Amino acid sequence: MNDYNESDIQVLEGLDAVRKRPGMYIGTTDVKGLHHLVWEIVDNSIDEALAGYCKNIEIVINKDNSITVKDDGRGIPVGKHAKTGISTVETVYTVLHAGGKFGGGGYKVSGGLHGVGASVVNALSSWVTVTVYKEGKIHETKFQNGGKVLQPLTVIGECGERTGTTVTFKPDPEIFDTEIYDYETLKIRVRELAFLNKGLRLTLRDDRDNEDTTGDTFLYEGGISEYVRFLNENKTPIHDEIIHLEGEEDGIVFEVAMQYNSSYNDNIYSFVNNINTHDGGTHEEGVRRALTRLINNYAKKSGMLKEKDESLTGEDVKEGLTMIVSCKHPNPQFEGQTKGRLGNSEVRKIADNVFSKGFDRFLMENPNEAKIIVEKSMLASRARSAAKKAREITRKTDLSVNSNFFGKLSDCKSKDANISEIFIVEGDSAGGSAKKGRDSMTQAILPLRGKILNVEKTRLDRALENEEIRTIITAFGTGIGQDFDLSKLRYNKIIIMTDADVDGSHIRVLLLTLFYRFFRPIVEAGHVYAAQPPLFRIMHGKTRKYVLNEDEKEKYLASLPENIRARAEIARMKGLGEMDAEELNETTMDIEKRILRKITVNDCIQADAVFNKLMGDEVEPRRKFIEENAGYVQNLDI
Ligand code: 1YM
Repeated sequence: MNDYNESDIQVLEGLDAVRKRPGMYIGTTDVKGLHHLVWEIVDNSIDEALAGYCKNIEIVINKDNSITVKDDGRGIPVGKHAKTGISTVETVYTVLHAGGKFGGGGYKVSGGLHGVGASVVNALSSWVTVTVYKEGKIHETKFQNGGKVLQPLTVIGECGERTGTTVTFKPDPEIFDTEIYDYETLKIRVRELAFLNKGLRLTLRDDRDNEDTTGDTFLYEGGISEYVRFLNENKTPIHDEIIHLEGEEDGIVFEVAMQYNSSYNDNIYSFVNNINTHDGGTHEEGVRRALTRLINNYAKKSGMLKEKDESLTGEDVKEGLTMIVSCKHPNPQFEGQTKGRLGNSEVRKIADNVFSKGFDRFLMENPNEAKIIVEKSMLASRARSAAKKAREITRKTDLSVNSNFFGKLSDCKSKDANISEIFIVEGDSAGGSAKKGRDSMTQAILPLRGKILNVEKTRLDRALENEEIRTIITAFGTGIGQDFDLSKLRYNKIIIMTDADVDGSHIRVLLLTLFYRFFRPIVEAGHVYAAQPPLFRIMHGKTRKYVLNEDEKEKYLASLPENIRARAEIARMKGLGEMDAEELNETTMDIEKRILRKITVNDCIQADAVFNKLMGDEVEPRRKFIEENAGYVQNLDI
């Protein structure tokens, strides 16, 4: 039986307060709160690692859904605590906020969202065992029923040189809605902690089904640079090196790792003392400000951005950026509803300074990468203003009221995108035949006059001044750029219908370039097709046979009996415009008879490459391309 003195009673009252209102200390008592307990204990081990004393942390889900956390740090101090009169270990586990108060001047930077420590875990557990390996001895203390001392700190054996702390706790089922731990949830955070604390080995194991499992071990010597590599794993980086910047000012440690990929989205995550600041804050603001300024400066100095050009915005420079910002701060102020924002105003300047210094140097030393990054931002900038224009256009054009907008599109009657298709047809006369020959229920016709603008050479906002392109955007219904929404696509099939000659393939390349640049998801989802108008018509008796090319013509003729072959009339089809409606329908449009070629991203990339070579600013690739392809232009299959 324990003799309770005054301070003991106060202590118990403290932990009782936690049991009465657990939400105030750990947020919730659902599965999230259950997992939160693990991090409260692990944070103490991480602090020990940050202090430089701990290299390994092991977390085990035991058979009974209790959790064991083990570290190889110095071990929680075991001596008598001056104020409480009990051992420091017991004090840490029974006095609210004791971890902070008795920190002994250590520079603590980790800590959970609520920063309440071990005593809260004790208050919300059915039982807790703490074992400390220190000064050659194994010390143990046990608690039960929400933090009542079952066994005061006792020496239970010898441990030689070994040091460290092992804690096992069993969450109280009276407090929590669920008692079952989820391995994957723990794993994601354990991996993240390993990325955020380079050189620290973290192991997670699940002993519930099988005690022989080895679990997962995470150890990243490269820290957050490896985190960026991990996040970019299934993306296409546009430069090899992961940019890493680091610095310290006024005891605030600041680190950034970043790499651009070819996507249009950004992945920017920031942390303060290992806690994800999902609403950003001053550390993130400092970096974003510096990034925007430095890219603009570089773009102007290198002449890529001209005086008259608009500056690149924060939005532009983060397109395709994967970035981790990690800040270790001795006294962080978290703000906002969910405390997900860093508020310390001094950090903005420090983040800016450290980032600018490192990134400026990177740009100077790596002109190729710098150029790639600036180009990416400039493309983003164009897409952004284009998206704005497109938004305005789509807003102004109400298709439900006016299905013949701009007097060009002959829309189909069906509003069901699944069965609707649109033919983009070269020339007015072919457009006329197509309109007559179509199934007006499901087939829309958009005739193009002349060549379409090369969007590779035109800023997107200027491209949008082009009526043809505006019509296409409005017809598709998806919007472009940031507003793009594939679910709004009005046609399941977009069919490019051009002549089987050089001009036809030129127009096809221009359209593919447009689709690839403005509507890439449409291409990726397999909605774009090329119609294959026949090159020859072979007539014999009452039979009319259309074939796509020379090869097929020869094959077909060879298949005919000698006497029929001799009398067969072979006509070369001159172009879509010369086919009448019936012929066009039969050869190119009729769902039963036509042959469509599905356009892949590869086709577009090839089209894009051809364009860069033929229309871009570099002369040498163009010369080479023409030399290599001079004889084959007719067959250039794009
Ligand atoms: C599995 C949980 O709690 N490890 C741990 C905790 C402490 C120390 C080492 C430690 C800290 C200090 C000095 C110090 C804590 N000590 C305290 C307090 N693992 C786990 N490992 N020596 C050892 O901060 O100066 C609180 S936590 F307050 F007693 F110092």
